Amino acid sequence: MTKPDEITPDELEHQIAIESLLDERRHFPPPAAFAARANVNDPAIYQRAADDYEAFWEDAARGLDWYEPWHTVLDWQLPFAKWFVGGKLNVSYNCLDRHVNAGRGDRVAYYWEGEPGDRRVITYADLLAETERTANALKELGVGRGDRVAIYMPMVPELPAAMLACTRIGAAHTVVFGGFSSESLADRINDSEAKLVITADGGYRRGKPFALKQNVDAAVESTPSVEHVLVLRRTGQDVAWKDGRDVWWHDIVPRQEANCEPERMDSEDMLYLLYTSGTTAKPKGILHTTGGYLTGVSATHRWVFDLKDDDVFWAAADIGWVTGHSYIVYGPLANGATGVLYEGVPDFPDPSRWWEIVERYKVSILYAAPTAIRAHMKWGRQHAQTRDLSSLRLLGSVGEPINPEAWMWYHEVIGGGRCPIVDTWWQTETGGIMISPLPGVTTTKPGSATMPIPGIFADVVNDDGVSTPLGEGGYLVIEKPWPHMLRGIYGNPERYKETYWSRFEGKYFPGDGCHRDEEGYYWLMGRVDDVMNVSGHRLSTTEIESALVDDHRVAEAAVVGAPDPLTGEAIFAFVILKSRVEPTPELGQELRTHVATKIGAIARPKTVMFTPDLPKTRSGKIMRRLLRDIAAGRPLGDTTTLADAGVVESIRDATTSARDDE
Ligand code: 7RM
Repeated sequence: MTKPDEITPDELEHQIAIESLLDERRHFPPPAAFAARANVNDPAIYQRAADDYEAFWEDAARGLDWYEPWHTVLDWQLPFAKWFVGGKLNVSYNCLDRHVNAGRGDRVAYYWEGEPGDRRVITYADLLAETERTANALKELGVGRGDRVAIYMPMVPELPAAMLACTRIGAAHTVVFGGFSSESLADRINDSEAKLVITADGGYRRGKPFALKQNVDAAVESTPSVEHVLVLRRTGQDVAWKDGRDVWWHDIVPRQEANCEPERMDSEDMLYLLYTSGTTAKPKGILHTTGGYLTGVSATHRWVFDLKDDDVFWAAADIGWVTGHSYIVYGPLANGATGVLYEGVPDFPDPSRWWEIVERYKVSILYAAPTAIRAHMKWGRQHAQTRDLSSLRLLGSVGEPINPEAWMWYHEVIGGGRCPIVDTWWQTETGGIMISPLPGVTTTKPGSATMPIPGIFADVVNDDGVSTPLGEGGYLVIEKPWPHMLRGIYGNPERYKETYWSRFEGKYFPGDGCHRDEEGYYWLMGRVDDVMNVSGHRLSTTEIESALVDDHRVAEAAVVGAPDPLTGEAIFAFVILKSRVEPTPELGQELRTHVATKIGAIARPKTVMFTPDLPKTRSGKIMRRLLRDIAAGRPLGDTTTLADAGVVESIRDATTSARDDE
């Protein structure tokens, strides 16, 4: 099954100089005072979960309000899971009504801050009313139970309200990150057959308005399923308008009644689709359902982030990614938490913006990506040190491996040396946190996500699926189903089986390499497949290659991730031009822009290198391993299977390239 150009765990260990990580001998036990009042401080929880994991998760599910109880905890027909079978519940009810009904309607759900500096405080009562009005507006637009709604919005409070409105009426949402192009949006709308698109005129980024409606207009040219476009006014920029199809949010939502009976959904009804990059050119619609997902994200949010009543929780992510779904919207709201929602970039108008937000709202738990932490390191500690960060008591990391240097900076400069750090490994597919410290129990080591949380059972295996001894590397696998796991790839059960369940029999294969040290700590080492991780965002090499060959001057393209000190990986594209096309730096820039236009700015290659040829095996497979060496400027590994040994030299001699010199 191993693809010839797949990264082996061995190669990975070298690539990211894991030796230095594993020399990491610093240990950080939970501070005694923190442990004393932590939600979880008894390590016996691991054994209790292992003794009967169904009973363990069943206990967690009891933390939600159900209209009807389940009759079966788990129905496991490998690889298809159903959790809390027969149970009926509504997600928006659990996230809103039950808190308001308990007299907590005045509690703040979100402190919202727009990038230009506008601010709103949204209570649970406010969010419930907005959700109910929006839900009624969706019904008026013909959306009902079982339909799909695409959401393409900036980070404004109406975004969670729109998601919750979908859940209220039993429609599934698919949120598309605002940085994706109209073509990417159209693909997602078509795959999900969404009836409605909810968008805004635009949003703000780096002090300037950007357009969203314009991209929707282009997308819906080729999406026959779309009946209406619901448009929130955010920036006030001019928009084109199609009468009958387009509807202003302010014309339809405010006039609705703030009263909409929640649909009683089945535990296994679809909650949402979220598209993510895999190893092919076509993103996969990851399917999450209702009862298990909400159980998993709310429980992990309480255990891993040690959520208390007086906490202010800030996941500094975009709702367009799974981190935002699970830990800005569903987990925190199900727990009645107070959160922060920030629209813009971390360095607008200057790099102290985040720390100003922490100070203003007295943020006590901050959850961020290593790439952001490294950017702050680069901008300098003075921006944080001039702010009062004493409200912080716990820090989190997500999206990519965190290097020990960034971990230590986060710990000392941001956490003042007193805050535990939870490095949380998980994926769009896993729905919620899987491998992470419990901050009141686990001794942490900088750079390690430590251990699977209670109720999650993982292993590290070799090529034959055999568990590797401690002190060795291999492939991460998950051994048992869990409530917040994906239920499939939308419309493609075969691809679901093939991608996640065929590599190692009976086990879930996430696509990550992992080293387990002598103490059993997990050190996640990056993807072993054709997926790159750029600034914590997942991108498919194949998807970018197909965007490149879409240009009529390109004959062939191969894309690899090159190590990058800031973004983790950077996109490096090798391009073979058609004969008689001149390789010029200008063409390189055009191709970089072409990819950004086709997929989205996050997919813009950092480097385009023109080459006369690509290294291939005798069977014609591109040897990405060698390309990765070239991109990283490393000495070449084994070249014995190369069909033409001269190729590599000719690539190295190719000097024409275009790069981003920011
Ligand atoms: C939450 C999210 C998933 C991929 C995953 C890993 C990498 C995420 C960590 C990590 C090392 C971590 N979802 N990854 N968290 N690697 N340590 N704490 O990021 O679907 O967008 O990406 O991200 O490779 O497979 S995702």
